[in-house]
Amino acid sequence: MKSQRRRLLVTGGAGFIGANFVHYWRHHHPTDELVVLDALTYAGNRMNLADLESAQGLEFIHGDIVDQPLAERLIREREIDTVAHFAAESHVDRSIVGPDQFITTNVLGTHSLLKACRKVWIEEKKQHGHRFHHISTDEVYGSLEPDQPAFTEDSPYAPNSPYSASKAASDHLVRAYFHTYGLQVTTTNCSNNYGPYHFPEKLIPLMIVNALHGKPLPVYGDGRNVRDWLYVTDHCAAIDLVLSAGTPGTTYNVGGDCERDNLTLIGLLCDLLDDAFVRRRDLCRRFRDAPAACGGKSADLIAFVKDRPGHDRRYAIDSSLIRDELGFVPKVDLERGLRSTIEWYLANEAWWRAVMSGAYRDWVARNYAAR
Ligand code: NAD
Ligand code: TDX
Repeated sequence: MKSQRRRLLVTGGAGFIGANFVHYWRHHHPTDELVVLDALTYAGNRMNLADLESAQGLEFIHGDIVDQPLAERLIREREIDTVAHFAAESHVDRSIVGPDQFITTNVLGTHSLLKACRKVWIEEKKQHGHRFHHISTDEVYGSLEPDQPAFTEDSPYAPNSPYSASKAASDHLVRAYFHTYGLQVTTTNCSNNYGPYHFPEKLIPLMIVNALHGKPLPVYGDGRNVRDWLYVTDHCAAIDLVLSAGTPGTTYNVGGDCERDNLTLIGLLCDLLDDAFVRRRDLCRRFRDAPAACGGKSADLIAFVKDRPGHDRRYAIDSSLIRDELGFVPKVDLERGLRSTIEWYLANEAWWRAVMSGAYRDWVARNYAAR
């Protein structure tokens, strides 16, 4: 299917990675047709696609992946040949407080989509050139000790949070639809992403926004939990490779080869933010409460807080399968990725203020009322 024009259904395309993917895809495959299906939860934001929606070839549908008839109708009527499935509840802390929505969206929602694809592609159209690509996480493999090797595609599943358990369940359903019904599926299990449009409840954007306000930077436990960081466009490029040349029925692990413990990561982020204030004096006027505005250090805001229950100690991904089979190599190193992420948040203050206050809903109502 490599060179033919595709018609993609992108679920969760108004969220962090989904929106980056839609931008990536428009840029790299400008003649493809994209239909974005998104429920616009607190994490989904139509502003993230605003610059693309007036162009040809992108349609936005406000709807829920649990709604199987809606998904069937879209796949049938828009002649979708590829589903890129990002939609999910994605924040571990929220899954601890309220797991139910995670089961509904991540498990039942994924199953509804699988059923819709099977019905239209296999039962009705007997369409061989289809693909269901499932975007999943390294968290399904559980937690590593410091000396254990990185997760491979053969690592046993051992999810520890309601979030990772719900993603694990969805991964198993995707696999089952390949083996049982012949649905042409692929899955990527990716490590921690960062970059533009990241909702400021996740570690990196939260630390940036708090530091700009001079608020404490809450570090869970001893701060020595390790994550493997990947700039979001590298994740999009990995999905592109899998959609173009991946083998149906295969799972690919995707990582940045960039393990850092949280304190080290936050320290680097703080140094880069302070550096931006030294280079750009206008920031001192815009963010008067930031320590860097008065010659202080953002890192002085670090505050150790109670640990997250079931907090996985370490994730690390072995990406050798996708590297050797499809040539995937991350392009953006951590320092460059963090610098450009900081620049994006500094340039998009209106965006993060709006999403954090919920004010973007007013913006959507104003801009899309007539459509
Ligand atoms: P996000 O929370 O930023 O965005 C999720 C999107 O899904 C939002 O636009 C939301 O409105 C939409 N959505 C939620 N429930 C829906 C429903 N029932 N129907 C339709 N749309 C719905 O998430 P993200 O960080 O962009 O993650 C995207 C995917 O990537 C998820 O499947 C997640 O598990 C996976 N993933 C994320 C990371 C990461 O570091 N963020 C790493 C690996 C894998
Ligand atoms: O305030 C915080 N303080 C803190 O110490 C927050 C929000 C997080 N942390 C720690 C917890 C983790 O060790 O930072 C690390 C990263 O936390 P999150 O940003 O919440 O990400 P994580 O729990 O690792 O999960 C992320 O990566 C895998 C995404 O949210 C998932 O959707 C993805 O599957």
